[in-house]
Amino acid sequence: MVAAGAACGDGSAGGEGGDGQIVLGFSQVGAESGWRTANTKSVQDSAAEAGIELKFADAQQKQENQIKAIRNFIAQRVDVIAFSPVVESGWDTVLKEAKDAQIPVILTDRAVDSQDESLYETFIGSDFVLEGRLSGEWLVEEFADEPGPVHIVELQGTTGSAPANDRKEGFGEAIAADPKFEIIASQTGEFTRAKGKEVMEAFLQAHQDIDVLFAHNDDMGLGAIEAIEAAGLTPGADITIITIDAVRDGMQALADGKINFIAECSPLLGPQLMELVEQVHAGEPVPKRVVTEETTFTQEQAKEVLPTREY
Ligand code: GYE
Repeated sequence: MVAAGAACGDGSAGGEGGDGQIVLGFSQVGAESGWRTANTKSVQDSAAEAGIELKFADAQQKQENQIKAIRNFIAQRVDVIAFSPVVESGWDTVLKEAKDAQIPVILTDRAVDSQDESLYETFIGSDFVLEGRLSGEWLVEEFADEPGPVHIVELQGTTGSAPANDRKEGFGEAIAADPKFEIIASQTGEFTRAKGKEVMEAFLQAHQDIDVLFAHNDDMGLGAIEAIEAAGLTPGADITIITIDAVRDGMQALADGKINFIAECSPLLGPQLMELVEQVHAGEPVPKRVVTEETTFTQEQAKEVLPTREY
C-alpha cells in the first residue's frame, strides 16, 4: 500500500504520498557515533509508526551535502523538512528557499545561529550548555579536596557544531569556579572513536601530567580509552574520564569503571519529532523550542540502569 508513495512523481500539490500520507524529508548529519545510529533508528521507526513517508538523506558530516539534500526536498515538494544541522552557521540562504516554497522546516537535535527565527518552525533537542555544565560541576565536586593544579584535556565534537560549542561553554563555566582547573589541551575528535583515539595519543605524547579527560561524546571517550590503555595507564583511575551521551557502549565502560561520569543526551527524538511534523503540517501552532529531558550517570547508577537501557 505504502510503496505507491515512494515514486512521488505524480506532481500532486503539497507533495503528499500515497493515501494522503505526509511526506517528510529528513537530512541526517551522518553515522559518526553510537548516538547518531540510535537517533536515525528512532526517526525511522517513529515515521513508520506514525504512517509518515520518510525521505532520508545521510550528509556524511558535510554541510554541502545537507544543503543539496534540502534543495532536493524542496524540488520534490515534500510536506515538511527536518534536519539536524552539522554546523551552526551558514543556513540562511537555503532556509529562505524552503520558506519561499512554503515548506515548513523543523530543526532536530542541533541548532542554527540564524537571527531570523521565522526561517524554521521549531527546534527540538537537548540543552547542550547544561550537559557541559553538569559535567564540569561533577568534576569540581569530585576534585574538591585535591590541591591542584588539575590538568584537563578536552576532546571537542565537530568544529562549529552546536553540541561542540555549547558543551565547551557549559563545562568552561562550571570549572571557572576554581582556578586550579586548567584545560591544558583541547582539540576536535570529530565525534568519532577513531579520531578520539588519534588525538588522545597525541595528547599523551605531549603531556605527562593529564589528570582528567573531558570528551564531548562517548565515542571519542571510548577511542581515547584505547589510547590510554595502550600507553600503559588505567582509564578511570590514572585519568578521570567524563563524557556525554550515555549510549550503550559508553554506559558499559562507565559500569566497568573506565569512565567516571556521563551526562546523558537522548537520541530518541523520533516520536516527538513526528508529533511536531503532524502539527506543523496541519498548520497548528508549536512551541519554538522543545527541550529533551535528560539526566546524568555515575558508575553505580550505570550498573543499575544498564540491563534495561534501550540503546
Ligand atoms: O552527542 C554525538 C553525535 O548532536 C547531540 O552528535 C548530537 C551529538 C552527539 O555525534 O555523539
